[in-house]
Amino acid sequence: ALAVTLTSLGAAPVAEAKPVAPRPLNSVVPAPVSVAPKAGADYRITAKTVVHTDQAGARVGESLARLLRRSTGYKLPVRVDGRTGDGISFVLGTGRSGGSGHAGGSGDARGLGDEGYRLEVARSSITVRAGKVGGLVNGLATLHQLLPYAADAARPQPGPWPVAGGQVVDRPRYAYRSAMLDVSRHFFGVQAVQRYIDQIALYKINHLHLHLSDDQGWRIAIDSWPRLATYGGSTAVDGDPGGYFTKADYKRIIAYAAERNITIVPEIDMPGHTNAALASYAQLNCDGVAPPLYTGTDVGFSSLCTSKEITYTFLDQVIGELAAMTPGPYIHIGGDEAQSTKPADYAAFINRVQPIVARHGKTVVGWHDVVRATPLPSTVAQFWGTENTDEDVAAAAKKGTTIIMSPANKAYIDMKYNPQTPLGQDWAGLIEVDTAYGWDPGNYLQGVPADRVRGIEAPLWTETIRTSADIEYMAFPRLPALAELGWSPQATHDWSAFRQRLGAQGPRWKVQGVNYYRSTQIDWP
Ligand code: TNX
Repeated sequence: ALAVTLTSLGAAPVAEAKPVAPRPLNSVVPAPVSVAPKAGADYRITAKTVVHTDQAGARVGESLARLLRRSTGYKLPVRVDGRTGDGISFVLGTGRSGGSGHAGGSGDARGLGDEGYRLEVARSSITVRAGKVGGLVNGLATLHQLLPYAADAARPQPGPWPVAGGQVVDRPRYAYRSAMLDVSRHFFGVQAVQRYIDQIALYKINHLHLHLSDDQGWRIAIDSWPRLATYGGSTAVDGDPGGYFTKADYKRIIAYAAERNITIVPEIDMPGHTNAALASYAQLNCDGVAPPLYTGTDVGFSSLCTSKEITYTFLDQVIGELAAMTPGPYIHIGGDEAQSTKPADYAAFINRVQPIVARHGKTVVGWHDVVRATPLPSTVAQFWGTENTDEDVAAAAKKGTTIIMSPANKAYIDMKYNPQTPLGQDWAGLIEVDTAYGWDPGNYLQGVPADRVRGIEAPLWTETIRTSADIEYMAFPRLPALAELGWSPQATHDWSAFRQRLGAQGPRWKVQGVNYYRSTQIDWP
């Protein structure tokens, strides 16, 4: 009688209920390189399951255990003993006898590269192997999608907890798979950014571009120019609350992202999109007069004063502080829509800013407008046009500039799905799920050689986006479609198979509380 009471009080995991079919091995988004289901080899997570890792896999094992402890109520101890063959293991190396074993140093366990992994599910064990930690994280994302939907619940569920038997061998098509969040038009704090990081990591996105400044708000503390954040960060679109990241906030975001194999790419937009900075410091204006703060949604009206020396001192200090707190290799300098800067001044400005970024040890990323200047050999251009041709971008690519693909009429997840969509814009078109999925990043922009494409980004501008629920409505289900274009081999591209796999994500989003758009193009189970 005592045991019954304890159980009913929730002191022990809930008893197992009806059988649960394992998630099929071929239901993963993005589609893996190879999937080989094996009948009779399902694994079952139980109260006795132990997670084993080597040193490199410890945090990855802990992430899985954290997820499963909440929903199963099991202990799921993590042992850093490098064992495989019993329980769930995350280890570097090939696991092939006669092979070189650990390949952490070389970063390439038998062709898995920096981000590939091999996942094997057998009756008594689940093993994730990779050449590098990034591969283990990607293997975890796949394993996560193979867990029963109830694994994402915040409190103990009945189970059982089967995982389909077989093997997945996988590696990305592109090294750069990104999401952008505009925290300037509306501010999103550390928790909201972390929530989005968790959501995009499930689809193997490995960069998060934060649009940290624009006309409506400056969102990162800079010690040498403190009014940028305290004054320039006080506003947002429509008079909504402003805000900014302290340096400690920013470091927390970076650490949280890094654990999920995500590199933060900070953007300070210039020379346009700078009203918040110009309002904060009168001396940055050509006429020495600070404009008022701005809460509208026009673009193209502001410009840093390209002819004043203090502009470059300012940028050197801002970029210096930003570079110092950013471990990733990139600083995004914006450069878009500089309609208020004369073309010659624009080119001279960009040509002066690139070496500043380089001097602080970082690689320049810019919206593709920057190819109208003279890109450094290392500069990366982010294509955001609405046509599949751009002569300047093609010419730059032929000379060596590499391109991140975010065509606005395919990849801009701030666009409406259809005319009734309550949020978002439509200047680049309406983007239903099949449109977001229906293009090939390697063969889209005329005259751009396939090997100059670094990958993809799904930008989310936030003029109309105020809450995490809003972010989720725009990102899901389109972000997984774009993530698949960035990850999966072109040979797997198939709308009818994709819409099945995408539909199978819906029940998990429901359990997670993700406010996704129920596109009528998808059969949601
Ligand atoms: C254009 S695309 C912009 C942004 C806006 C967006 C709205 C680009 C590089 N700049 O400033 O927020 O349109 O969709």
